[in-house]
Amino acid sequence: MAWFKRLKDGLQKTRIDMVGAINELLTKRVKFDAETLDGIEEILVRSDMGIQTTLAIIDDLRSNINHRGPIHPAIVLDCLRAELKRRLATASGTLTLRSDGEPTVIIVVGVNGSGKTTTIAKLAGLIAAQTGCKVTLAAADTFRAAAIEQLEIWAQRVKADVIKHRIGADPSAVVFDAIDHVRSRGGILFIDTAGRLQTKHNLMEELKKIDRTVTKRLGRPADERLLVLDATGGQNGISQAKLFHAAIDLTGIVLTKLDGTAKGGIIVAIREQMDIPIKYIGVGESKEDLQLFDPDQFVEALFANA
Ligand SMILES: Nc1nc2c(ncn2[C@@H]2O[C@H](COP(=O)(O)OP(=O)(O)OP(=O)(O)O)[C@@H](O)[C@H]2O)c(=O)[nH]1
Ligand SMILES: [Mg+2]
Repeated sequence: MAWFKRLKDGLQKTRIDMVGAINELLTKRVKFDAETLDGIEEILVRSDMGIQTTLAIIDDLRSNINHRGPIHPAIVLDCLRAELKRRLATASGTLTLRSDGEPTVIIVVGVNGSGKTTTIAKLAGLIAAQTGCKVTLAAADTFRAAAIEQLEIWAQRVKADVIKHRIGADPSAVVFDAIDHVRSRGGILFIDTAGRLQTKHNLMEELKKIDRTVTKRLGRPADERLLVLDATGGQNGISQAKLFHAAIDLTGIVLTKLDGTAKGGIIVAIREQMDIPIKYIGVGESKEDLQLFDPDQFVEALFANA
């Protein structure tokens, strides 16, 4: 299935609850008055777009839509579509992949179950296919035996090397070995880390240590420090992003599980509240369900057949 169709299907819940609901509201109302705007505001807030962004969008609709004549839902939706595109235009970014012969090192972090390990697998497959680069995966989630096994299974599928230690080992020791491995082998290293709550001080300290180990052993910082955010967590994602960013200076966000939520508006809130590019988005569990985030395409998929 082509990506746009996957994206469209994946965004179905948000499309129905946001664009669909606004369309329905506009069809029912006679005038584009304060009550209509209140209705739109409520729907946007419900989509987790955040109150600040919602109010700015409402202001925009208020000044751009003619209040006197009858409502034309298509015109209002076009205005909203343009506004979302404008707000998301600078929200995306691509992965930094080195071309100077040095290995590319990517640390992947996030809370429990956000999709870190499967995102690594999907990205590894995607990038290996696009660039032909060799891929190594570092099992720096040493908390659970199952985590190491899961990474090994994925590594086999995407034909990557795995660097692992036993369960309970110091994650930084795994990273140390993995950096040595890619310094001689070249290619791309993905470091899989254990899920951790952004509020747990000792776990965040461990993450900083992993980051420092990369910098020390590599002689420069990691090329990417990616936060994998589960879109179904809604506004909580913002506080996750802030605390992970404070710990290791994130270079990008991967927003997963957009298919599992009607609150896809969170992507706009992330853009407005964090100065971190959203690099990839996930709309399902299969390997084709993760792709580069393209703001225009995202908005088009959200408004498709509305
Ligand atoms: N529906 C849906 N499921 C996803 C998506 N991305 C990941 N998942 C699923 O989320 C579950 C957890 O994914 P993992 O990659 O194991 O998450 P993790 O962050 O490594 O988890 P921990 O290591 O336990 O912290 C798996 O069942 C994935 O298939 C997505 O975009 N959509
Ligand atoms: Mg994992």
